[in-house]
Amino acid sequence: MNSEKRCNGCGVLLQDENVLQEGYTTNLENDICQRCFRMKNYGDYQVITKSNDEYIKILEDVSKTKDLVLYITDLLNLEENIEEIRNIISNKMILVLNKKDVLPKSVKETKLINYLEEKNIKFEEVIVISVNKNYNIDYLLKRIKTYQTSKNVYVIGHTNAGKSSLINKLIKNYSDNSQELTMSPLPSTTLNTVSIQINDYLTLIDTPGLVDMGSILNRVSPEMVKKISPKKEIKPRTYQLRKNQSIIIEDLIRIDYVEGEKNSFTCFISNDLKVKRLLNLFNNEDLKDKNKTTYQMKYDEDLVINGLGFIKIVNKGVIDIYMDKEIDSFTRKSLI
Ligand SMILES: Nc1nc2c(ncn2[C@@H]2O[C@H](COP(=O)(O)OP(=O)(O)OP(=O)(O)O)[C@@H](O)[C@H]2O)c(=O)[nH]1
Ligand SMILES: [Mg+2]
Repeated sequence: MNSEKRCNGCGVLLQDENVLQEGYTTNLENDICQRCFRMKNYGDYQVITKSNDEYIKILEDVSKTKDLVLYITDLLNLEENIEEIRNIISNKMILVLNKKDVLPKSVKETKLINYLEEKNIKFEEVIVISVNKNYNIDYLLKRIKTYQTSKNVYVIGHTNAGKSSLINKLIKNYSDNSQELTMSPLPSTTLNTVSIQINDYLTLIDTPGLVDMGSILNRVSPEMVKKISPKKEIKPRTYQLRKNQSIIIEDLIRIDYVEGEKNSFTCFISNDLKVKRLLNLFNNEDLKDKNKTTYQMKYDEDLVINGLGFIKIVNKGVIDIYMDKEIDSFTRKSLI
């Protein structure tokens, strides 16, 4: 039977008929679906791939309201085109940069904020937080109160940015509500909008994330997703490379340094990922069957691999990178 009842964890409509379909539960009296139950209790993840059409529809609905929007993004995976979402909705918006805890402490917050302000995208404010470390959450709540236009505040952004985690933190810190949204290291955990009342003046609305098909997280096994997602502060790893030397990250990415002076490559990626350096790239063919992209790096730029992190390269030079063709990469002025 299909019910009108939605799962408290991910927003899907509950049903007790088809175990293979979204929203299945053995008993419609339950508050959450079986998938959420298994994620919460056993860390047993079941990946669902969402289409972005549904998501765009949700954003369009949000844009019909005049409500405040929190746009959550993962600091390690800042989108190349952060203005894309801004272009769909014109609501008042706070840009929230989450997961500050994974960046090395040496990274200055002002530098991150300046980097985004230079892009000249209209946000009421850019705020750096860490849900895991409970950092700046009080300040964020204050600013929500300043900018909110009604009780309702929407929480949007790409999958895995930490939207549901942030709402859970706000519930825990500031309300008696015992509802808990489902969170997981895999993309597309939240399946539909979920409203959570924090108090008489504030209701937060969680949304499914925008799926980034170019993210490495959509191209590797769940075990590798866990390895790629940093849990602790990243220890930057620096490699001094000369022309014709390489670095290889797990069996995922190969970066050949093919032209330029002696150079420094610093990896800002999860500490759990193995990095190997090749002293002579001609002696090793690993990953060379993958798709090749060539970049002319300018002075002090980052090579960003979507979903993985970035590599700061100090001097100008030419690099060839090899990885699955679906994974996006781009270069930017160094963030650090
Ligand atoms: N290191 C770190 N990890 C975080 C932080 N906030 C959330 N995460 C992790 O990020 C992953 C994704 O969190 P979710 O809250 O499920 O993200 P979401 O944006 O709701 O994702 P979807 O529902 O798939 O759109 C989980 O593994 C969280 O534990 C943070 O401040 N620091
Ligand atoms: Mg979520």
